[in-house]
Amino acid sequence: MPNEKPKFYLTTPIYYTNGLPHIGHTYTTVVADAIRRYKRMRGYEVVMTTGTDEHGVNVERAAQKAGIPESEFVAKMAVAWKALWDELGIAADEFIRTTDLQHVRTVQWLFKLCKENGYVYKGHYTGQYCIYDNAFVSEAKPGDNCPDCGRPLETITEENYFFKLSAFQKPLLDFYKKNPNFIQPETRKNEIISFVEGGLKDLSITRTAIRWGIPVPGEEPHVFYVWFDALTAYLSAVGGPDYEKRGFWPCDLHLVGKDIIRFHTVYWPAFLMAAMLPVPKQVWVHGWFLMDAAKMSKSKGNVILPRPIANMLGMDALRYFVMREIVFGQDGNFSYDALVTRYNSDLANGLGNLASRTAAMIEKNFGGTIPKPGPRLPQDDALVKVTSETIEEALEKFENFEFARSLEAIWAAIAAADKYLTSEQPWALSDSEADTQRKATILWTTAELLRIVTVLAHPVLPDSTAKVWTLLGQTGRVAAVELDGLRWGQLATGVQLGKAQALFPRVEKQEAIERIEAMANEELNPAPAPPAAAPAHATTAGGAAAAPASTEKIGIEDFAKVEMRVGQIKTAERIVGADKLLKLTVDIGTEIRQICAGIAQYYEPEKLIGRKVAVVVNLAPRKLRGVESNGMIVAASVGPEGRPVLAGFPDEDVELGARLK
Ligand code: ME8
Repeated sequence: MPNEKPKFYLTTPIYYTNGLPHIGHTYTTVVADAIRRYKRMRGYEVVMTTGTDEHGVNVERAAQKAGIPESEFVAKMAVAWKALWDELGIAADEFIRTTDLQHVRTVQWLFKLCKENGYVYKGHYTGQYCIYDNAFVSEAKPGDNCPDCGRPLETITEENYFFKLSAFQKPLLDFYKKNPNFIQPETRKNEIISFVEGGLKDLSITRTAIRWGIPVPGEEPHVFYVWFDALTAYLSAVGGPDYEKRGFWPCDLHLVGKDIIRFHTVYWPAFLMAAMLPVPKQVWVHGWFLMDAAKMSKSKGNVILPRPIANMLGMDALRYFVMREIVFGQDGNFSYDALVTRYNSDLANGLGNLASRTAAMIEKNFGGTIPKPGPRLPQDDALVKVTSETIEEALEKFENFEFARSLEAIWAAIAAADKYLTSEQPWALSDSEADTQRKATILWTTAELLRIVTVLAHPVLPDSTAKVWTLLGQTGRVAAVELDGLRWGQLATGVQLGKAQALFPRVEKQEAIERIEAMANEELNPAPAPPAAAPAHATTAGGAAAAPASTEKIGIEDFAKVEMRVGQIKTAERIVGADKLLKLTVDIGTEIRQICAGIAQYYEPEKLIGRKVAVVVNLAPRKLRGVESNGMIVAASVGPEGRPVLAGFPDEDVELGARLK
């Protein structure tokens, strides 16, 4: 069909649901999302799948610990994973859960095909099993620890169905040879080829010791081994047994970390070959984000959480950092210091600053209308050349999954524009006709470079580039721009600039790190729910909807426990990364307190200065969004949204520190 777009199907791993995502899971998922956006801008019809791996003994135990049934536990976890991906701008097309019915049917169907083709038999297996990694460790002895995670193995004997993996040594080796790009990068391919050349043992693919799994039809209590189950999710997500109708199988790209390479490059193609189904085209294996040289993991507790970073610096900053900081394929260390340094240098001072100063100069000199450029001088030509080369280089590097290099090229163009402005000094030119024309050339040239880098950076920074696009007065969505048609010279003149929006406010490094760490701490160790008589700071001063009046009576001695005093607001400011909170300093007569109040959506900070308020002063201090709050401002909660209305003393001259009784 002439107008049909080429199809591209890519996946992230299907993540375990016994915990919440950390920066490692975020990494693979952000990369997948950026590739999805990039491929769409290159004219592909793309499907990206992510999802949750919900069966197995780990989940069984986590649900037990939470005191709820497994099905309820995994449903909650899947919602939490999805919510985080939404916050990070992950636009996955399919979110597959391994408890979805369509997936259960696909796993049972795949097993049936493998069995009918003679690659499945029944046997007994005794082995050392790692319940954390859901894998038998074939070379281990009783009492050994798991070679991957270091925790004790358990001896398990079971009647199992076995998959004849041994029959696939030659077919796999032939397949790798015929498809030299199947495993990327090259070093990983060699590692897998030598593993397969060393011989393959049959693999047990059902379990009887585990209850929480997909049943093997007619063979209860057998359930499928989690990897036979989870890998199949890639196929379930695009139609399962009806995959041909949707047209996205075989998969073009599985993105995985190096921990799960064998499952994807040996077991998975073997299962598919046994079922006589098409095998994926490529598995791209990336390295690990390390914390102090150790692999981050939920079970070790040395994790970096994505949400506090996105709250503090914005989702684009997190996305940019993970793709810019480590070479895709290699390991890299994670550090908050490097994160905030890059944020300030590349985003606040780089892209953000170029966008705002270009817009401000066009505003000042041309009333906010993109001017028509005059004749070009050699220095303008030089910038045109840099930009054209940047388009080529950034796209070529991205195509080869050299994301850090691609971003480096884009940011080199931003630096070239900064240098150009510094040497051309449009602000030093007069209002004469010739100078005005020169200013027009310089500013149009800078704006055109900005437009091009905005398009190129869009897959990685979807949110902020959309804002720059609006700022440049461009019509349509930046996501709809076709990368293949991107050229110098397409910026229309006479266009009115759009609304300026905050892009990347500069942050003070130490304070930003402390706040991110505090927010992570709040997320990892959530405060217990506040008792009804002393609601949390942020909810009383805005946030919670009006609570129904309680019928329960308290004695005066209970009321006396709450120490409320008159205070006066001295300063009030917004908090980066916390839309609802204001940071206040409040004079309570004896001292000045810092208090956070959840009123930012309803009160302008400037208008609060000098206002007298009622303050609960004996509440234990706590951190809100990483900012210390020592006390609580009292407010009524009005209407269904719980709009906060501050309690106060408008008519009386009350003394600061006077107690409310
Ligand atoms: O293995 N650095 O799920 P999982 C970089 N359910 N990437 C990391 C990382 C780190 N420190 N930690 C995790 C499973 N990842 C199975 C997958 S697929 C059919 C079943 C990323 O929750 C990386 O992509 O343990 C790794 O492969 C994946 O998360 C493991 O996720």
